[in-house]
Amino acid sequence: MPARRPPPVLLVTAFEPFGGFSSNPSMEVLAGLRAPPGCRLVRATLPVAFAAAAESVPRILDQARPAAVISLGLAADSPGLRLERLANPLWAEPGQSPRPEQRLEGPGVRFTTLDIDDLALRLCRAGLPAAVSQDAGRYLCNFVYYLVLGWSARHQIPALFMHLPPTPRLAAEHALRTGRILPSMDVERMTRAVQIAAAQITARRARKAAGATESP
Ligand code: PCA
Repeated sequence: MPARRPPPVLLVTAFEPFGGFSSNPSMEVLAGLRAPPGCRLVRATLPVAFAAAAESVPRILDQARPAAVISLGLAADSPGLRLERLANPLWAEPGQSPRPEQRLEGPGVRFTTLDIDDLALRLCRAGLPAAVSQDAGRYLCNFVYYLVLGWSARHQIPALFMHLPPTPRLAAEHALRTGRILPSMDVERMTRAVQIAAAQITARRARKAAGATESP
């Protein structure tokens, strides 16, 4: 009997809590995510520290050998879902400017190959406020995205970074601490959005595997 091909892996990464927040919405979304049809879902939660991320991200990618990657992180001031188009090699702690040596190895800015304009449209049509962003910042989300996009370019797989707003609970905790209200979105909606993104990013792979050509 011929050996069955293992199902393609969708790797979804989240981040640990940081910056005084008691949780990271990316972890909450990751916990509720289901594998898209025909795929195996591999979850990884990353530390919010440059050296640890630089060590763990390549290792996780090499172990999981994903056919697609979605990375998630918190953008505390974002009023909706931000689909990141690109990652910058420069990195710095919040509120600081990158020093000349704070630059990842690579050819310059890296772009996702996923049609995120179409994804933003689909999410908005599903009642989930989303927009494309041209700047993932200079902190860990951008840093991890740069590493992931490098791996994904070498292995010719699609990758996406989605920034999430705080949950209502995190926004309420922040208001208690600071008196300032942050925008928020509930975990159920954010999970639905990531599930739609997962379907799109893996469907593209399925079409490719079936030998279909890109439609105009
Ligand atoms: N957000 C931060 C790092 C971890 C996270 O969830 C960022 O936007 O870089």
